[in-house]
Amino acid sequence: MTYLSVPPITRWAELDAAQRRELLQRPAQAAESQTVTRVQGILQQVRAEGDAALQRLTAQFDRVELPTPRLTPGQVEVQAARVPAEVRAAIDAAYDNIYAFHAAQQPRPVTVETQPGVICELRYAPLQRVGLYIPGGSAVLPSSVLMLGIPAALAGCQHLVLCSPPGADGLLSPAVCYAATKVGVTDVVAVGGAQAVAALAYGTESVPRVDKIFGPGNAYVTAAKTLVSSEAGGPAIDMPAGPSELLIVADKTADAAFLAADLLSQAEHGADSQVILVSSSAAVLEATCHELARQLDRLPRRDIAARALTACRLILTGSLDEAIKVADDYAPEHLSLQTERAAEQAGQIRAGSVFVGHYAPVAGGDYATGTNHVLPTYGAARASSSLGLHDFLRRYTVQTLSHSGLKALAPTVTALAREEGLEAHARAIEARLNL
Ligand code: HSO
Ligand code: ZN
Repeated sequence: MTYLSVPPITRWAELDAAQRRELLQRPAQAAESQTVTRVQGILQQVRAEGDAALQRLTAQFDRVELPTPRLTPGQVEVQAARVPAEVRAAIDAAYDNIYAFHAAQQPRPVTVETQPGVICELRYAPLQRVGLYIPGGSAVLPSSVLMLGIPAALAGCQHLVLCSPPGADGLLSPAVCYAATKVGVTDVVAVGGAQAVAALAYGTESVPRVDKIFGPGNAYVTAAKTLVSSEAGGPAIDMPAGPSELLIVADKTADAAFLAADLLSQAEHGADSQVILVSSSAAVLEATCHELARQLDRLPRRDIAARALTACRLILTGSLDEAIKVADDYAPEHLSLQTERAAEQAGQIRAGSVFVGHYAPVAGGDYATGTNHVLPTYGAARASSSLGLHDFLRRYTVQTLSHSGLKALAPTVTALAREEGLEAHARAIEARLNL
């Protein structure tokens, strides 16, 4: 069967400002009120009934009867041992690169004597308990176990609680269990969806409550994360992870077969993925259209990729500089630069992660270059960062003052305190100086 879903080429110069905005508009993402209402009901049930609610909701949504939501260490070990040798070797190799890149991200503490006798420090401490959500659904992603678990373990978090929807056997896949064991996950929970987020936020008999919840998920998981994080005393969350995005900037040196393969690699994630190619070369864009049609037909997940291609944009700009400007305004999750001067352009465009040159496919970073694949989507890359070691640490400050240090600081503090009408503040200083 041939798919006629390859998008047309749009000439940027022919669009007015409103049309340009419309062309690069991401599909609406706000959680529907119906989703929020359903998620609130799920959160409420888990908060009130703990494990019993997790078992009932898992039977309802996943059609699986769980004896207990948390897998025993023995179950995890048996599953992990079933991982095929080549998958185990691949997980080991990816682990080494991701570990090396994240181990180098340890921040350095700061100590400054701001004036004599007044010492200020910036220190870092690991979050104690973190929740790692690994989505199930149409693709099971052991790579995400590495991307979340490695920085969590390197940061020194004590409890790593992994939740993921169970397979028909009530277990998680061998690859997920192997990766979880390798990174040092302390609790493996075979529960997915909003109910998993609820368990991590409130705790149940078998699931420890955590301080921060990480990981991508569907609309229900994202709504649940947003809701629990806004409750008083609720856990923090990493970032609202939206559908996958890729924007490629290509010049005439680009290879259309590479471009199409990369666009399809992110399109196959989900029907809601958005992939965009911006180029100043009409020939490259046309060749990519043909390649997309040719390669799509041969993909096992062509139905999903074809649906994503309906939101694909192929944009012809007047110059490469203009292509760079379009990319920077869009601020994609993944930016691929398939241009002659890619290295120079890497710092000119806001993006979650940048792939430089013809031999840096996004798929490489998705699994194994060493960078993290949990990245800001939906334009959040304009201000937010890719996931890293720092997300598993909290930063706090310490100050130490000597008697003479306080004495020298006193006039500054008391004057400001009295200016603000806060007399007790001034006296807390003076009480120590016998004034
Ligand atoms: N591209 C995805 C990550 C992923 N790819 C996992 C393959 N497995 C998120 O941006
Ligand atoms: Zn991917």
